[in-house]
Amino acid sequence: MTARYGPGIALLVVDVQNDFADPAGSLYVAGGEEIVEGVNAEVAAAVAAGSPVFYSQDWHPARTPHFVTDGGVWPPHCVAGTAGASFHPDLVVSGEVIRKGVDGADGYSAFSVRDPASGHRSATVLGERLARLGVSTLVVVGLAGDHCVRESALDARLLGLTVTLPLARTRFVNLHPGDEERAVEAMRDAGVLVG
Ligand code: VGL
Ligand code: ZN
Repeated sequence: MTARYGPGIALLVVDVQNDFADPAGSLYVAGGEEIVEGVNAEVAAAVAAGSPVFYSQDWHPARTPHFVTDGGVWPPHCVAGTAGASFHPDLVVSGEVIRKGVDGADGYSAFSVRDPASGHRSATVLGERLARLGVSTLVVVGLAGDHCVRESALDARLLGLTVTLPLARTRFVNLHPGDEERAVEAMRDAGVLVG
C-alpha cells in the first residue's frame, strides 16, 4: 500500500544513495536496497496524483567533522561526486534534489543544516518550497530512519506539517542498540504518524 497523495501532500525521499543502500556501501544501512522498489511505488503514486516529490542527497566534502577521520562518528560516506554519493541506480528520480552536508555542515535534516564550528542552524530551500506549493502534509521515506529520516520528519513537524512515515519504506542504522526504537518513539512523541 502506498501512502495517500493529492493536493497539499508532498513526498520526501531521503538519501537513497549507494553508500547507504548498497551492501558494498561505506555506511550500508542493513536492508537499504530492499526499500527501493517500494519507494519507487510512492514516487509513482505521488506523481500520478500531482503531488510534488523532493529528494535529499547527503553530499559531504572529503574532510568534515561529520566523519570519524576528522573527529565525528561516521565512516566517510557520500563524498560529493563519488559513486557512493549517487542515488541508487534503480531509484526513480522525478523531482527537485536538495543536497545537504555541503561545506562540512552537519546535515541530517533535509530542512536545515548545522555549522559544527558555531552550532548555527540554517534552513535549506525545502521549507520555503513546500510553503509556496501549499503543502500541509509530507510523506517521508528513505534512509536512515534513525538519522536523516528522523531529523527531517521532526523538522517538518516544527514547521507545522502533518507528517507520515510508512515504516516499510525505511531502514535503520542502529549504530547503538535501541536507536530504532528511540527514533520511532521520538517521532511519535512529536506527532509523526509512524505506521
Ligand atoms: C545519514 C548518518 C550520516 C542518513 C547521513 O542519511 O541517515 N546518517 N549521514
Ligand atoms: Zn552524512
